[in-house]
This record gives sequence, structure tokens and C-alpha cells, in this order.
Amino acid sequence: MNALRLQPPPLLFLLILVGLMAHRADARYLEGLNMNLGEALQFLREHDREGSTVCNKVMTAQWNFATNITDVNRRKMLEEQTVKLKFERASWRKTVSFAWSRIADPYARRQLKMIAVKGRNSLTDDKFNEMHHLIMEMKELYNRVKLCPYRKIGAACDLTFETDVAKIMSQSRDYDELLHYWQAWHEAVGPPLKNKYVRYVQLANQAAKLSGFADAGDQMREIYEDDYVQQNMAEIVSAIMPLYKHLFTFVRSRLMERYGDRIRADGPLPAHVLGNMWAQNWDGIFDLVQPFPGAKKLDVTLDMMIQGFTSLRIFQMAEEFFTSMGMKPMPPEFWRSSVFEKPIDRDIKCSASAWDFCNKMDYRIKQCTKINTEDLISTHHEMAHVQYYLQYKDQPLLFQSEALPGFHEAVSNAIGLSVFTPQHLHRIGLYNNSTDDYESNINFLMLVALQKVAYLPFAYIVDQWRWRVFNNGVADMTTRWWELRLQYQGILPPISRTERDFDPASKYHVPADLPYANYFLSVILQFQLFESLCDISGHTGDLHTCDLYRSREAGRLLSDVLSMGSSTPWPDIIRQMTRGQTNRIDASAMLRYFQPLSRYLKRQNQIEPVIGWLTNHEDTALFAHWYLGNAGNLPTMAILPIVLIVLICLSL
Ligand code: X8Z
Ligand code: ZN
Repeated sequence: MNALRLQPPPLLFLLILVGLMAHRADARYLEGLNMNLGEALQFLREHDREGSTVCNKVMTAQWNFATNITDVNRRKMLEEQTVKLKFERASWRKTVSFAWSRIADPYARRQLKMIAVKGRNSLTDDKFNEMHHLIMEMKELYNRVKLCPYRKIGAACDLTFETDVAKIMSQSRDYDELLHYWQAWHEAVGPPLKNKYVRYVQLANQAAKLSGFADAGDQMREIYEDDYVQQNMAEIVSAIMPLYKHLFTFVRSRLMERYGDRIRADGPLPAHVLGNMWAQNWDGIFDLVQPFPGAKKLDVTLDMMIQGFTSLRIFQMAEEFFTSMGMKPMPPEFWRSSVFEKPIDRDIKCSASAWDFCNKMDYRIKQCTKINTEDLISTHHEMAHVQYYLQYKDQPLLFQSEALPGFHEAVSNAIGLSVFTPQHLHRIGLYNNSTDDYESNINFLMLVALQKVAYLPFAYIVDQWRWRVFNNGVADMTTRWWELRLQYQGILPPISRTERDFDPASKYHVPADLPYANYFLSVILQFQLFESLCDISGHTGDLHTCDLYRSREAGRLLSDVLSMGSSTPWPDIIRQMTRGQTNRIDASAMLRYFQPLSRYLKRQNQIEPVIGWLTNHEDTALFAHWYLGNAGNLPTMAILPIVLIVLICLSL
């Protein structure tokens, strides 16, 4: 990456600014003395104009690379990304020369704050470049990993995660084969990344402290504009835990049928048998755990094929979903430039994504659409992202973003909840719901629970772990990871771990420096939003049967909420979304959605010895066998034997 050199010399500049911070008794953020509103507004106007151009160029270069993977396109993309970093760095310097927290205009103040608190711009040029280089190296190391196939001596070791390993983790039911891939993956990504990550933590913390934060976790949480975000997240996870434990217990009983005494009747589960490398969602093992194997499935793939669906027709159908609610159609540029099918003449990144080119005209989707149920839902999901872009496009550039982290994803998933119902698929002529019976409803809710309820504890712990590392230091990072995995997910490593391993790096978002708590919130928020939209649409009956199609009322409420972008603090947006009922993020809508499944699980689990999991010493010894320093954090059952051994040793 090119070095980013800017004047004035950063260290001197920073010393002056840090000195200026003392001008306020409660100074928390890095800021200067300039309180001239006219100048601030002028700067924001220029930032808006120049920022839109820079954003357009970088998005175009990224699009060109993602839809035509060549070395030339990669180089152009990296160049534009460097220009963007340079622009952001210069904007940050200008912003912190203002006493922005005392600028009278609340919208200007909010925009300046957005620039001031983001990024690692407080670092010197050398350290800033080192940080970006480190993250790039970690991402490349991660992306380059290839694994050897199971028990194929002499075969090429060329299995990639996306195309091969992810599929095996969800489809294989062979305990040892799954263990092979779990172990190989963690071995390939963990140890090689550890030292780089340690340095990354050091630099991230330095940057945060120079910007006025306690540490890099404190800086990451700033975006929530909520001093109690950690407490709120902990309350949400506690509210979901009883449902999670019932789901866990039911799944464990089915896994015992499959894997016998390798699964303990009252214990945690080994991480590799849940259909996903991180045990983050469990829909891969739906066939093992579906409550009523004979009941009709919500799968319209065959109907789509019989009716001769094309990818274009799927996109037109998705657009009609939004216009039926009185929302915006896709603009001409969308139909001209989107990629709906995998091209045959070039290499392309096939993961579906929605793109905003920051010029109020150009919006696109890239998707290698297949004619099946999954891609029908995915098209609506991606188009909901574009709908959000269209709704907030008239906000200033800095407010052209989600109301709070995770809300973009929540909106798209709420639309998905509506589309993936027998009710909706029937209305669009793809499903005959004459078999709308109890058994298929429970099967359906089980599938959604394996995707969303199972996911929540994982989505919770990733940033919990990261924030603890930023706060407490880099000692025992793997032990800390497994403590959280065990406490919240009831998951154990299938084989012994030590600090030589670095298992958190097995999840891309850790080495890639991407936040994760947004995914946690997106799950909760999608149900809260879905319930509000269903209420206003006049839906009656179980929440999971609600379809928003053709509801002008729901469309109006959703448009109003989306069009605010991030111009308003999120509690106000949640209040508007829930029509005055609350301004908090709240798990109760999600619990209501799963109520019928919850009742079913409770009945099924009556004969189970334990709801949830008990932990013994052997469990914790898998990752903390040598470790006493964290005894206070371990479950009592687990540390008792260690304490006894120590006491016996002392008394000898
Ligand atoms: O990272 C992603 C997307 C990109 S925003 C592929 N997701 C999280 C994950 O894979 O862990 C989507 C769901 C959660
Ligand atoms: Zn999405």
C-alpha cells in the first residue's frame, strides 16, 4: 500500500491538539478551538461534494474488481481505496480543528462528530500505514488458506472455505471428517495470525487513546451513542437464553441419536457437529433435528422451475413486492448495470451484495442467481438494501447510512421474514398452502430458529471477546474465547486448545477488523421492525404468518423510518418505528415470534435431564487445563477440583 503522507507533520499536530483538549473540563474527545459555524458548514458542504466523488470512484473500482477479478482491477481498486483513506485522513484533521462538540447547529455537530470519532487517524503516518498494512496482511493470509481433503493421501490440498469446506461442515455427518476440517481450519488460520493480531491490538488501542477513548473497544462502542450499550446487550442475551437453552437441549438429544456417546446427555456440545465452522447457525443440520420429517416443506424451487422462472423475473417480482407497498421502484441504472447471473466469460465474486455508488442514481445488485427458494429470498433481501439506499439518498452524505449498526441487515431480514412465509408464496402463485398445519408450522419455526436463535449467543460473544482483549490485554486470548463460547453457546472445542492456538482468528471479522455486535442487534431489530410493520398492516394471528405484501400502511411507516438515514439518534427512530411504544432495542418481539416453537420445545424437553448444559472439570480442561489466573470467571463446578489440588499441594 502507498504511504499516506500529509501536511502538517502529524506528531506535532497531534501534540497541539491533545494540548487543546484541555480547554474543557469534561473533555473526552479530541477537538480544537474553532467554533465558527459558517466555516464548519462550508467544510461540511465541501466534504459532502468531494466525499461523494471519492466514494463513487472507490465503489466503481470495487465493483469492477468484484465482477471481473483480474490483477489490473485489483490494483486499481487498491489505488482508489488509498485515495479514500487519504481523503478521510485529511477530513479528520480538519474536523478535529473545530470545537465540534460546541457547534450550535445540531446536524452539523452530528456530522462533525461522525468524522471525528471514526478510524485510526490519530496515529502518526507510519503507524497508520502499519495498521492498514497489518489488516491487509491478515485478511490475505485468511483468504489464501487451502485445506487438504480428508483421508485422501497424495491428493492436492486445494480445498477453499467458500466452495468446499463450508459445504462439508454443513453436509457431512461423519464425526471424524468434521473434526479433520475443524482442526485443519483452526490450525491454518490461528497460529500464523497471532503475532500480527497482538500488534494490531496495540496500535488500535494507541489510536483510540489518542482520540480520547479509554481503549479501542470504547471507540468501537461510540457509534452506538449509548453509555449502556454493553448492559443493554447483556439484558437482551439473558432474555433470549431460556429459548436458546431449550433449542440447544432439543438439538443435543437429536445429536445423541446420531453420534451416540460422543455427546454427553447433560453437557456442552462439541463445536464441529452443528453444521457450521463456528457453530454460529445450525440450519445445516435441519435434517437431523426437524421435528416432523413427514410434514410439507416450504420449498418452491420446483414450482419456480415448472413456471419457467428466470433471474430477471425474480428481480421483477422483488421490485413488485416493494412497489405493492407503495415504496420505490428500482431506477433505470439498476436494470442497466446490475449483475443477475454468473457471467461465463470472466471470474467473479459470487456472494450476493447490494451497491450504492454515492451519486443518487447508480444502485446495483450483484448476484449469481439460481432458480430456487433461497435465491428468491436473497433477491428480496438485497433489494431491501437498495430500497434503504434510495430512501435516504437525499440526506447529506454522512447521514446516508443506517440508523444504527445492524439496521440495514435488520430491514432486509424483516422483508425476508415476510417473503418466506406460506402466506406470501401462496399469494405470488408459488405455493399451495392447503397443508397449513401445526406440523409444518413447527418445522418452519425450527428452521428459522436454527438460523436466528442459535446464532444470537455467537453474535454476542465475538465483540465481547474483542472488547475484553482491547481492555484487558492479549494474554490468554484463546482461553477467553472458549470461556465465552462455553458460557453463552454451550460449545466446547472438540480437541484440546492452548494459547499457541488462536481460535478467534478462525472468524474472518476478527482479523479483518470488522465489527460484529451489529449482527447481534440486527437479529433482535428485525423482529421488532417486523412486528411493528405487521401491526400497522392489520395482521392478526401468529406473527410468523404475517406477510407485508400490498400493505400501503406498512410501506409508509417503513419509508418514513428509512428515509431518516442516520440523521437522528436511533432511540428516536425506534420510537417512530414502534409508533411510540418504546425507544429501546427489545427482544420481546422475537420471543413472541417463536412462541409456538417455544411451547413445543418445552414439552419435548420434559424428559431431558438438564435444560442447557452442566460443565465439569474435563470440559474446561480442554482449553484452560493449565490456567488458574482466571479462576474467578470459571463455573464453580469446573474450578473446584483445581482449588482442591492446589490446597492439597499447599498442605503437603
Ligand atoms: O459477514 C457477513 C456477510 C457480510 S456483511 C457475509 N455476515 C455475518 C457472518 O457471516 O458471520 C452475514 C451474517 C453474519
Ligand atoms: Zn444483507
